[in-house]
Amino acid sequence: MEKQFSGGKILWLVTGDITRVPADAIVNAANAALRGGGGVDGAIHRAGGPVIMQELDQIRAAQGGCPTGSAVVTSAGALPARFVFHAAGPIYRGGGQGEAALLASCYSTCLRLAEERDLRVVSFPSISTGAYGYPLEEAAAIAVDTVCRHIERDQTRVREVIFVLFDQGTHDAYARALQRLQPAVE
Ligand code: AR6
Repeated sequence: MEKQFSGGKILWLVTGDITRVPADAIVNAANAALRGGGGVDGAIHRAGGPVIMQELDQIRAAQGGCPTGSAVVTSAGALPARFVFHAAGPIYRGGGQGEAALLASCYSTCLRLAEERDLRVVSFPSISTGAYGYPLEEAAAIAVDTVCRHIERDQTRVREVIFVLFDQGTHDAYARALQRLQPAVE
């Protein structure tokens, strides 16, 4: 599924493994400690190789971890990308702990990092909806809304955002969120 924006900009929803999809920056659903883990984080480190953790070690030495809702940048090793943006999503604790704003901030921070580097193509996984337990429908709405509001701006240099969703259920939730944003008749 896709949504087109003015100037040829486009948002894609695809099902698959984010480590296999070429992009300028691949976003990782990391943790605030930046120490790697399972899920998409594990897949990115396995496919990208040890250089990614070496760079995270340096970032940790310099600044500690990564505040929840923010992201840090490394190179991408063997991945089909120039950079990995490691975003620390919120752990879902019922919704009253600022989780929605923190999740939106992961997406907007990564898009800002892409703009700063003049990147054109950014891919995202479904941040926080695995181990971190964020309810899928709510997370999908936040992700799609935040990305659409960024990409529709005239001054953005990002041309293409790809949500790479690991399973059909996640893909379908993002498709519903995108449909809710679309005009009813097209
Ligand atoms: N490509 C795309 N999506 C994937 C892939 C992949 N290769 N593998 C899993 N997913 P999760 P979180 C999906 O748990 O909830 C880690 O241990 C997965 O099916 O990876 O933000 C980190 O180190 C789900 O839809 O991330 C943190 O400690 C989505 O990615 C913690 O988990 C996110 O699931 C972060 O938890």
